Amino acid sequence: MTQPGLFAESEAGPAGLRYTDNFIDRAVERDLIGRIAALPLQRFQFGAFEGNRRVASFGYRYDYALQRLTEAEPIPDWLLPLARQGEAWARLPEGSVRQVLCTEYEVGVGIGWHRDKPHFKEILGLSLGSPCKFRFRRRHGDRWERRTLEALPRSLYMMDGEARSQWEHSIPPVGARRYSITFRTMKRA
Ligand SMILES: O=C(O)CCC(=O)C(=O)O
Repeated sequence: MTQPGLFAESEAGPAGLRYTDNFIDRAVERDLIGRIAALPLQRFQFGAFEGNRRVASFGYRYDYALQRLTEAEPIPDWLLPLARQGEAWARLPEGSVRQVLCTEYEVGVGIGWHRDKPHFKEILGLSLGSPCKFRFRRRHGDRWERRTLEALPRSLYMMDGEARSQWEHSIPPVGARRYSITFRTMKRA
């Protein structure tokens, strides 16, 4: 269920976006942050460029130099119950989540405007550690239509439909360290 009150304007959020607060409790959040911080996180690689956020991919990773998905380490056991919980909330078949990205945003780090790669279908994202402004924009003639979701720590969102295919999203530099876990399903033929 999208919670329109969370958007800065009193307009509805992008169609196909669902959001819920308190998807996990604080103890689970602490445990997940500890596990992500202990991963061998690497700066995000866009071919020859490097982003400031640090990531670890499981299942698959998109290789920007080769411009294709390559296999990554299997999704670790500690992430599987959460993937199943996300699928149940999103009403997706069990086992649909095939790619997981763990991300660390240090203070002052964000992520630029983008849409996730077309190889993936539904995108679910768990926020950990601190809130962020999860911004959306889509082109309308010569202007941008914009929305901002205030994504709280321990919240989960799902992007599908227009939110996934028409709107771009970005996160401006965060004010306190934030982690996220992004769960992705694969496009079905
Ligand atoms: O950190 C997040 O919640 C969003 C991550 C994201 O948009 C991405 O990795 O493509």
